[in-house]
Amino acid sequence: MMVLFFLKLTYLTVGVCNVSAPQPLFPVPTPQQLMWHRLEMGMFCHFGINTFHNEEWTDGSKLPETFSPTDFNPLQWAEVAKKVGMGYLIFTVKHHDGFVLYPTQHTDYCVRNAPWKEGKGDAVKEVADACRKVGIKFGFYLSPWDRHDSRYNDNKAYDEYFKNLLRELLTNYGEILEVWFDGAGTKGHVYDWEGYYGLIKQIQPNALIAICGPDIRWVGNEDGLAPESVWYVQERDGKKVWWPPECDVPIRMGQWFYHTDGENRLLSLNSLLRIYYNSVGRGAVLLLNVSPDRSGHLPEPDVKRLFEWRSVIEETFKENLALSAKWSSSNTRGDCLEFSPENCRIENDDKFWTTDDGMGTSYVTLTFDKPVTFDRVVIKEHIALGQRVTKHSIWVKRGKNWERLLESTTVGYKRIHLLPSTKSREVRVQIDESLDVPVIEFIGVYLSSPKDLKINKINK
Ligand code: FUL
Repeated sequence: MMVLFFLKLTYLTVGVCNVSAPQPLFPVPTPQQLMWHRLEMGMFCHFGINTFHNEEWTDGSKLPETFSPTDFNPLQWAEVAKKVGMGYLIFTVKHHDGFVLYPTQHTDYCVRNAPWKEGKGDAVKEVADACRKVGIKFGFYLSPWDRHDSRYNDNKAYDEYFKNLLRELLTNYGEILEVWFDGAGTKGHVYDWEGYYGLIKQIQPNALIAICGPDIRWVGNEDGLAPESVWYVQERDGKKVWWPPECDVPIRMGQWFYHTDGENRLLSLNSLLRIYYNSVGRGAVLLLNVSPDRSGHLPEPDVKRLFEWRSVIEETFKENLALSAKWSSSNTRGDCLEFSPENCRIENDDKFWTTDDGMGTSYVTLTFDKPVTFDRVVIKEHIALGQRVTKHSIWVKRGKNWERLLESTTVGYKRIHLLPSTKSREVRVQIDESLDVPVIEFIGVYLSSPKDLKINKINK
């Protein structure tokens, strides 16, 4: 009796599964890249000497005396970032003007010579500490282009200087999520990129190098928009590598730094929602810039807009209708519980639905007791095993027939589809084409907030 009971328990919990999970489809993300994908959004904070001159790019001639925040408060930035769902913050340590925001040993053009905190301030430390305090990751932007430093005309001397800055930044400020190398202004200059990368990987092997770097790529525009199909696998130096895109965009149109007269450029709620759906909703990561003002605070109207935006997103995604559905699939790998479509009910990074090899078109069907009304479908691929889906579609049952609502391409870490408001008892997510067996981690169905974007507005 005991033996029988034990066997039954084993069967139910572990299942009698004699097939293994699909092999990874290489290249796959590194653990750090995977962790970064899961952050989904970060806040960019451009702050520096430009902030005090109403200029985007000062030329390196502004005096350190002009850097004078009256109430530098990065804790406010980090708290806002955390509350609106950002997993990290990137701070501009040195922009193209060359002014350095911590007391470096390697140039006089830095906060040590500013009146701020009588030259004893260290903005980088304050920002890094604030991020740690609220529980978000910290990264820094360091402009290779330098319009102030005379060593810039001597490649070797400048490389040495730049590496010294990197050394200090990677040694004195705790764990660094991301190092952001801007490509602007660098054309024609020869940098020791490999030397920079080597140094970063030596001091902080887990730091991700972005934009001019091997771990994260620039999406290619400053509008916060990813293309319809987002591919993580790219060719870099003749090799296929995992190189996912980050979408950077300022919350005030065209202004990365604070300008005293820039409030009228603040993006509308709809623009921000469009950015969200066209970046995070297409499987990219969003890096939204909010610039602190001359006091050292994020401006109130910007913060208010961010909270409005967040509350709409939260309202849209608060109730996953799929939780009440019955789940079935065209095929489940080895008929194993371990690979069942039910694994996609909740966002769980380790469990997924997958099929036997060579099945071709495959689908998951959600059947509800009563018809449900929805206009959002979220799908997540289990990208730890590689990006696979190239074509997918969403269907609903009308009477006896299945009607296709939408046809699309990549899924990736996360895909959010906006659909016309639709009522049905059966919803199907179909994987039409995939580079190898599909591995799907999550499927969610929602009805959006009345304040959220509707399908006809997404691309306008
Ligand atoms: C650009 C820079 O020139 C802008 O000033 C800003 O820093 C943006 C993020 O990158 O290339």
